[in-house]
Amino acid sequence: MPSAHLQTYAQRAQKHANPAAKALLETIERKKSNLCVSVDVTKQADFLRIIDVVGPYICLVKTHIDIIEDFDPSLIDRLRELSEKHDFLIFEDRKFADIGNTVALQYSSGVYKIASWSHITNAHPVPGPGIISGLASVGRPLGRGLLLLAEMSSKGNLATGAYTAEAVHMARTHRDFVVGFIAMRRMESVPTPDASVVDEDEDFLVLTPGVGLDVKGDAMGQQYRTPREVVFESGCDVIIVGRGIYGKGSDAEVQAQAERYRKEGWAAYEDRIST
Ligand code: S5P
Repeated sequence: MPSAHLQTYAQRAQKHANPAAKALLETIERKKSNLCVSVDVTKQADFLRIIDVVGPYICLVKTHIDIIEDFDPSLIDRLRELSEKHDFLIFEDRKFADIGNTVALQYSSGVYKIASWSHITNAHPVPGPGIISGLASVGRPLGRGLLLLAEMSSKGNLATGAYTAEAVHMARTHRDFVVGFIAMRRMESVPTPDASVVDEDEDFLVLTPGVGLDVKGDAMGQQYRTPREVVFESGCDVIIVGRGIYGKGSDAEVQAQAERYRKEGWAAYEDRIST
């Protein structure tokens, strides 16, 4: 069997055991979109308006729910309605980073009750495997999936070398709940500390932020690559785009940018699987 990134999203969907990963791969195929839009705005009205505009072009919406200043629980109902209207999944970019007991509470409870509405969330591997057990105790019964941050897009980040390898190892030993990575490239070839956990058929999704067509970075260390570099050259599965789309002003311009990134990401994927 060829490595996961040389198979179609549809082929991968058929084999994936995790419900959230399977649904994401099916949505990507159905909508011909490997675009995730990150909607990092602080007002409910802007948040919902942008999602309604980009909805037709995306497979996934990425949220930072804690930056919404006028949050109230009805926002989650509206978000769910949009996810049904436009057929996309939801990824709360919570970047959990504490011991298992604490993250289980942060994931299930508090103001946001993330596990109840977010199909996918993510965690830093820094606390060790207990973070996965804690999150899995809440998310697995709900059919959720977890991404580990094996690498980051920002200049000078510490998620490199042995840290990345340990992240991949943690994922390989928790395949039932860890469905992939936030990373800048494919992780199959990362040597894991214990080779016995490698499965030739492994299929971890790689979701990649730091994607932009017009600028190379921002003033705070973010670094951008093009959809082609990310999907074709580096073999990643989903491009995550924030300001390159929602930061463009009028609804018409935001819509045009969403379609532009969707097209670029999909063309890069088609070229990848036909090589
Ligand atoms: O390494 C990372 C990981 C993440 S999840 N680098 C990132 O930029 N992100 C997130 O992706 C970040 O929190 C933000 O929500 C989004 C990138 O936004 P943009 O406006 O720079 O495209």
